[in-house]
Amino acid sequence: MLVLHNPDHARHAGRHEMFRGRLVPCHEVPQRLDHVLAELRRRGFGHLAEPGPGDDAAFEALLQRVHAPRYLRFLAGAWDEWVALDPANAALDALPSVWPVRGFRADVEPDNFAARMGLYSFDAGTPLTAGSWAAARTGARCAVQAAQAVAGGARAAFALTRPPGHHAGADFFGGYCFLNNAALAAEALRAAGHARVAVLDVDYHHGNGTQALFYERADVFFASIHGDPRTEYPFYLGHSDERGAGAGAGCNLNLPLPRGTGFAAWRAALATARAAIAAHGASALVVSLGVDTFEGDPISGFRLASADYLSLGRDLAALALPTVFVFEGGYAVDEVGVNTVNVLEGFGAP
Ligand code: Q9C
Ligand code: ZN
Repeated sequence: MLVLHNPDHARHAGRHEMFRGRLVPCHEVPQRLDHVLAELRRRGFGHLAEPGPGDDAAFEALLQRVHAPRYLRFLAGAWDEWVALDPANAALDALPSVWPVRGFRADVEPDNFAARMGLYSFDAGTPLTAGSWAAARTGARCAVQAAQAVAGGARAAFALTRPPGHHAGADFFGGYCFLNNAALAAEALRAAGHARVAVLDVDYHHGNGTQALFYERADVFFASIHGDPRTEYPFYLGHSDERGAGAGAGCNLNLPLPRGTGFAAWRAALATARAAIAAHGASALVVSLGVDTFEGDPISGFRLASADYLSLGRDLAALALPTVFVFEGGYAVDEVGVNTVNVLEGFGAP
């Protein structure tokens, strides 16, 4: 399996996220990806490569298909603006602290930097740092090129990148995510001729960004298994009655599960998602591969064990679809490599 890993990932290294009135150390750290890479090398699994230059115009077109131009412009310039406010800001992460809620205007882009940062985000847990844009952009290239490899005939490819992507929407960041890598992979598959694509999100947290991007579309089916949003982040989306709208009616499937869910019940939800994907008639699959469903995850509540990820990989292979894996969450840093590579090994495309 081709593994495209992001050589710029460590340029995104947030210091702090807001939690219960304090800034606490970030969970989404560069070592996460390093551990996955080390485990791939240890097992001799996969063909490891960095993304190539690719077709720049096509890449920009895909970025703009997923994300709003003004949001991309904001991300590209945000760090320089932050430092221009005060040179001392260069030693700090940029975090939002003000947001427009219902009744506020989103059509007028404020001049004030903090106001724009709030317009384009939904939490104070996603620090923007000097290298966040470079890391996210190269990560997006990994996702697009993994999809292109699969469109070109590979059975599977893995975009091993951070920051993750599934919480990012057309014009917002949050949940440690800036660019929606899974959505970019799905769009790249569409552009390469797959008329119907499915995105299956197995991260502990609902993929609110991906769902929102495809909610009114029939060509991209979205299914997600995640902690019940009544109690679990991102809270405001991911309920089972969200089935898609307009042309996309029936093309969204949420399978929320309570905190404490173990593998037997989780796997039953996976069987439901697999059946729905097969019924949709997709010819390619994107898997948002978060392993924060692990029993040892510090911020999540499911109880999957390391060996369960082998079964997960086997179950995914049974769909018999060309598959793009995209790395998402997983914060038990010491086990994130074993758990992630177990999925790929269970899938079995060495
Ligand atoms: N104390 C992904 O897994 N913060 N994002 C939760 C828990 C946000 C997770 C706070 C978690 C975002 C890609
Ligand atoms: Zn997650």
